[in-house]
Amino acid sequence: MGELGGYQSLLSKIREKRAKIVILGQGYIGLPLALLLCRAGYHVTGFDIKESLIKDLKEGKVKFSEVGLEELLKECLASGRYSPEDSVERALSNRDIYIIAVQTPVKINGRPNLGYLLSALELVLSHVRRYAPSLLVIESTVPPKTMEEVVMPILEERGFYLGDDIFLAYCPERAMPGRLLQELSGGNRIIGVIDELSGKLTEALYSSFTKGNIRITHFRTAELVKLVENSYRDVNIAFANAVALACEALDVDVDEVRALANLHPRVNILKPGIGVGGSCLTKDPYFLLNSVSSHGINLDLIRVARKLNEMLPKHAAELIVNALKAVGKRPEESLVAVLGITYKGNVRDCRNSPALELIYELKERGFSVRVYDPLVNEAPRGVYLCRSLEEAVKGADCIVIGAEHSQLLKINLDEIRVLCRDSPVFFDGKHAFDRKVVEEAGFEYLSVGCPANVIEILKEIAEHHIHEP
Ligand code: SAJ
Repeated sequence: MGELGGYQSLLSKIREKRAKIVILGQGYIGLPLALLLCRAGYHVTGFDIKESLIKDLKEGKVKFSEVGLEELLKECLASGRYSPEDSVERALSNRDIYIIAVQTPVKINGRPNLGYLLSALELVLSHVRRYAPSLLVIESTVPPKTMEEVVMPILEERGFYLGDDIFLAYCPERAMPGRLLQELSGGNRIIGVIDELSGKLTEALYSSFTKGNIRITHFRTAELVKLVENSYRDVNIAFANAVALACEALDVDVDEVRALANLHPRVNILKPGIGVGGSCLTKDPYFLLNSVSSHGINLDLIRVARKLNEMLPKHAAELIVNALKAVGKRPEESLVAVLGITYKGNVRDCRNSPALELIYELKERGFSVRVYDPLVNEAPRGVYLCRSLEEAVKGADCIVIGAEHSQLLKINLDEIRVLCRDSPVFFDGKHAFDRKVVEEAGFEYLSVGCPANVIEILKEIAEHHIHEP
């Protein structure tokens, strides 16, 4: 196939919405992407190896909560242009565009696990048509040089000619869970390629559903950009957590420090809390660290930030132990009610949730723990999930806010206080509540960066200075 002939025919198919697309992986990114492409007018097959997930999708059900996603799924199924599929043959045969959106987790040693990506790639390559050009896009987050040193050699070994019978792009997802449809359809995209034509084809495809800007760059730059974005956020949250620890040591209220420092036009301190969860921020800094380690470069700033964020659940557990000790309660005799266990507010995703880590830490110290989360139906390992808020808080010595779901922010603190035991502690793991309101309801307020006795200490200091000659 002549280079430009293949390119032109594929470009026309993309522009005229005749290109047949398969997306491998129908999870957090693959599903919304498939639905947006379907809404843009394409025929899209959503392939996943999980039979139960495909069965649910065929019935119009989505396992995770995302604004508008289930409605869009139903709309796309009704259009007849979106087909969820678990049969490899039916999904991958006769496609023009293959998009891989499978997970790339981190191994225990911090190295990337590219196993899912490589299996998906293998499936694609054993189905790509030799007589017609195809476009292969990788959305899964990968470490720098993966496209050049892993994906391209595999393609070449199998006899494919890049930019001729196959076009290749890396287009990392950058959408935030909880705002997936909004960010995928409106956010800016970075496309990594090594040839111009692959870039143009991918741009034509993505501009069909995103209103954001599309910037084309080299593979390695795109790979690095994705990791840098999430490392930047992780380091910034770690900074907020470091400030909180300093506030604890100095008996100063971190919320006030944040609010006042953020009045400065060039300062924007994020929220401290019980740690950083989710599938992205907990792994991407490791991908970045790992990718430069053989170059003798030690990015300590990023490593220490990650470690600091990882130790926060343990620190939070210690704060709770000490606060209860102060009112004469030992862990073995105390009940903690954790409200919200997902990795952040308003999502159903519990992956790497710091709230779960905190629960495990509390149990290790001997506490009884009850859990309530209005967004979670299946109890994660080692967790007893209560059916109601009342069941969780009845007889509790400590209430922990583990995720700032809008539903939880509306809870009636007076009603909860009545159900708790005497001298209850309210640990706001997400700095989501107003300290005064919590205290007025009769709780001892506690959070990372807010020593329980800060107000008394400040009063004492003030009195001391006033009485000094
Ligand atoms: N968090 C804090 N304090 C804050 C903000 C967040 O402790 O001030 C915590 C959250 O509670 C959560 C964790 O950080 O546990 C991560 O939450 P997040 O909302 O910062 O980010 P994610 O993981 O949901 O999504 C990120 C996004 N990346 C950036 O904002 C740079 C998203 O755009 C990426 O697409 C996503 O990672 C990904 O898939 O890589």
